Amino acid sequence: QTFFKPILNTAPPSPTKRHTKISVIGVGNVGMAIAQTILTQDLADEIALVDAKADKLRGEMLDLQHAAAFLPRTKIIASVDYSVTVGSDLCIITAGARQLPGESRLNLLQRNVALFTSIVPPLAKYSPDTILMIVSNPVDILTYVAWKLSRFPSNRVIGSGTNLDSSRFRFLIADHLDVNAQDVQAYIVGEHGDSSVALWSSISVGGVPVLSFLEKQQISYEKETLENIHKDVVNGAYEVISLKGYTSWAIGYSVANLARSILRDQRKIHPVSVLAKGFYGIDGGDVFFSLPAQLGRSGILGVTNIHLTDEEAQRLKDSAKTLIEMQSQLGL
Ligand code: 6V0
Repeated sequence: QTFFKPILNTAPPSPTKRHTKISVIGVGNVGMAIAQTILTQDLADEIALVDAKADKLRGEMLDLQHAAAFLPRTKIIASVDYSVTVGSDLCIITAGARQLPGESRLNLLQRNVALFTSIVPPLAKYSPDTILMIVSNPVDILTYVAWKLSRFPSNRVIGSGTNLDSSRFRFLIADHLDVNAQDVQAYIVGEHGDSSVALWSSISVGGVPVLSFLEKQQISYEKETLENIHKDVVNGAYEVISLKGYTSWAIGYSVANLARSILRDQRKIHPVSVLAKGFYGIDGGDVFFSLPAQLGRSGILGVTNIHLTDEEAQRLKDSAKTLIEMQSQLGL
């Protein structure tokens, strides 16, 4: 009960629209970039932050709360205890162990699996209907791990996957052609990172399919130019990390964009990490990697039936095999 009443009420508080709550686990560079983008874009009524480091967590919470006068009204809470996440519509996991010098990828993965064992079950307990969005790397395998640990249906477990790679791809193509990146449709699918697959035949700019247009006009294009653009996408993350130590802004916007499509039921297509078994001839085990998928309020609504060349399909099958092999060593 507040003793000072600045507003003399003339009506009871309006029954507000459905309350939307997003939890962000891990308040490192990536988690905070996501949280601040979600705040500025007015996507949630409440944001809950969780991290293992209590001081850092409280500092980040206060710093965001102090911006309240400049932001849409959002309640910001934080705790090392997962009860703070109760009733979330979306839980975004960015917590991750950092690679130690000389550490193998498998060892890092095993440490991150152990970390997920302490994160996913409490999230699922406090928000049994939530959608899980995995950002921590290696994102595809950790999305599989989160799916296993949560026992959620696969439509509610999503990896941010190649949404960011595709955004880098669209920026580079737009820059090359001097057009707006939002007018460029182009997908990178498969594993996030080094072995991602660029779908050249699906690129269109303002509705014009680029490769077939060039072929019809008999304009020669160099496959090498295209391959170089994909190489720049793959190297993009390494370059940013070598220059500033981590990546944050692009992944922040990328995940906020996914959050908007899900929570506002936008039914937009995004390349994200989904249970890929059964699509494009992928069999032999449960495996998550990115395919263009339709996102809405219940998570993954469907997977786009996009045309793949034989080479592209084969590369996806190879990735599936590698991922399934790594997963089999996790003992889940
Ligand atoms: P960071 O700045 O080290 O932050 C990680 C945070 O996790 C720290 O605040 C830790 O305290 C916290 N943390 C560690 N263990 C726990 C735990 N058990 N419970 C709660 N919190 C914990 O890393 P940064 O924010 O830069 O990156 C986070 C993760 O995102 C890494 O795995 C990156 O590889 C991954 N990224 C994924 C991208 C993608 O496209 N999928 C893009 C960029 C980074």
